[in-house]
Amino acid sequence: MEQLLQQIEQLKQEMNAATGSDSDAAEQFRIKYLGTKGIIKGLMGEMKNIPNDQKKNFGQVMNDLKQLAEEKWESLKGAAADAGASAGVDFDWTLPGAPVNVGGRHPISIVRNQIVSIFKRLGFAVAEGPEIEDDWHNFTALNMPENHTARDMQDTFYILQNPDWVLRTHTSSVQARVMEKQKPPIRIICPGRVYRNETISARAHCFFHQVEGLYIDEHVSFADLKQTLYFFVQEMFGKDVKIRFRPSYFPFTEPSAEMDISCTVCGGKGCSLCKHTGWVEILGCGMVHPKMLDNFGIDSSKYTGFAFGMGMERICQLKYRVNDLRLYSQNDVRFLDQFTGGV
Ligand code: 2NL
Repeated sequence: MEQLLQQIEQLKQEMNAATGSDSDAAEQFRIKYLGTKGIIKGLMGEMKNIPNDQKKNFGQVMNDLKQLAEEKWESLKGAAADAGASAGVDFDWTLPGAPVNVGGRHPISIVRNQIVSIFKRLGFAVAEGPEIEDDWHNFTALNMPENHTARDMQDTFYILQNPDWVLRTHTSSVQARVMEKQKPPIRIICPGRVYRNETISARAHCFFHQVEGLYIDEHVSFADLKQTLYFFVQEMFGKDVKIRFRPSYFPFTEPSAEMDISCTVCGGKGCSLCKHTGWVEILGCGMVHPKMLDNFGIDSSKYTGFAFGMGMERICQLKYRVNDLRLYSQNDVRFLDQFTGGV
């Protein structure tokens, strides 16, 4: 017994002196002292040789020894974790991962996708075309006389290398390209970026995004135009939103109209957004000018059509209350972060 107690004292000193700052050292320590074939387990086996009146005392001594070993093991593990953290090694792979920032769609993309999906349900196909256009597709084919204001140097970006080339001022040029190749029935929408030479401010920019629509077939009437656009408004803004048409002028449509919706902010009662009229303008439209159909070899005595065009920024402003056009292209995450979750 005396000899055993001496051995235990020695072990305590040995354990206290144990050092190490990596997980290997901690594990070696555990195996040596606390393992199933370790020293402490071995000493416990001596219990059977201890005289009965000293068993209690020996048990106490062994408990102390075991507790000391466990404390020392914990402290070695702690030292290993600290050293690992500062050296960047021994990473704890069981920790939960850092969240991945998936981002979100741009508000203009959200609105474009919504518009496209609504018109797709009505049987409209999406058509796309080049942003650099020639004079014919952007102006002449669309019944725009040479002295028309839309051709004015102030509105149009001309390409220096070739005076016949422009940055398209509307996506009607895409529709012109479709009419060139395809015969009626034609039922398309053309979303895309267009360019105007304007001084940049909260209400004007040198580019914006447009969706134009075109439907040409036999017996297409203004009633079809109205019902199509009414369906679009109800899907986009809600069933209780009203529409109204005002006579207007576009060189490629006759008759032409502008369409308003009842104000989505005040519901038509009058507020600052609708300038206290209860109505906000959202698009221009009309029946395709017969001269345009003839330009593309489409028999205007047999076919009729309607067309419309709208600015996506305007739709987005009404849906999300964006009050400054510049926000769309500044890439400020404080703005963009507000649209995460859109599709
Ligand atoms: C607006 C008005 C409009 C059209 C676009 C069009 C295209 C062809 C034939 C006839 Cl190919 N019309 N487009 C018609 C009326 C209005 O846009 O305010 N856009 C932002």
